Amino acid sequence: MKKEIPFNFLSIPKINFKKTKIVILPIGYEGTVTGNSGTKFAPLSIIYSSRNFELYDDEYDIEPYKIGIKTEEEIEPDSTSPEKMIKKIEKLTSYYLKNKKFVIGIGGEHTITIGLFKAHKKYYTDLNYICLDAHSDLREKYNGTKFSHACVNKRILEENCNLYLIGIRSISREEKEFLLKERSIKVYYAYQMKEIRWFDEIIKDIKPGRYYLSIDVDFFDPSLIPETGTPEPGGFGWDEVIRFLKNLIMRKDIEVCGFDIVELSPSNIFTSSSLICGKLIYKIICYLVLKWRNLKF
Ligand SMILES: [Mn+2]
Repeated sequence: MKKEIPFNFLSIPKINFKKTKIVILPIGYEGTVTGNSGTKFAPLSIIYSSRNFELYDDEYDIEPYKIGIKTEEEIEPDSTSPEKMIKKIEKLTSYYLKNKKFVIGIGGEHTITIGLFKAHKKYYTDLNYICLDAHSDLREKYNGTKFSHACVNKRILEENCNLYLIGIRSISREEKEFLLKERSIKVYYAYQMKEIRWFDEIIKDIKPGRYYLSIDVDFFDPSLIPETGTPEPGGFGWDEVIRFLKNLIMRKDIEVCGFDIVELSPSNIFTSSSLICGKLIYKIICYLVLKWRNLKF
């Protein structure tokens, strides 16, 4: 059955497809979760929690929503296998990209990123990948499947691109040893990031090019977003993350071509964790709009 989300992100009036620049894709898929469950309710909760947001951005004096944002119906989960679900996400995302839309995926578990990334990679063949996450997710297989949330970045690596994994603070010895040999992955451990102004420093390391951005909400400290599948202490705060994202999008030689936010598992329809995720999405939209309009920020 199709789970129709009865709300629009930001509760803005519905617009037609032609006027749409940004498509919000709710993907409440939860097939391989190992920690707290409930991520299937994340799109509903984030969208509901965004209904009373100020649409005006006081810092930049714009109303970013005017670019044209459309919230699509939730992608019906395919429970037969994670692989089939990934295919389904890939197919739908490709359709939006061919129609020149910018896609924002709201998960759901991290597995959804594979489908979103594959579609983007087909469209932007030189695409690379940036992931903010407490976990390296580099296992070959987990709980019997290659398509578990714990294997996401290993599958992305198979797409022939450069990966930047940022915020890692939970990793197995095997994954760490794998990383020592793997030249296409640059990893930033949380303990190292705490020693520097990472939000300014890491930006200088990132090569020019096109990027897909995946944000696992466990990148944040659990004191800010406790509602996630596998929380890890020692994470990051709002201001520094926003600063990093602004620096990233602002760079003239970098193009962010799509992003997702995954692994929220809300305890209710309106929670502060959900609200923060919604604010994060709108702030990223704000930076993208400034960039697309060639405005200073
Ligand atoms: Mn994670």
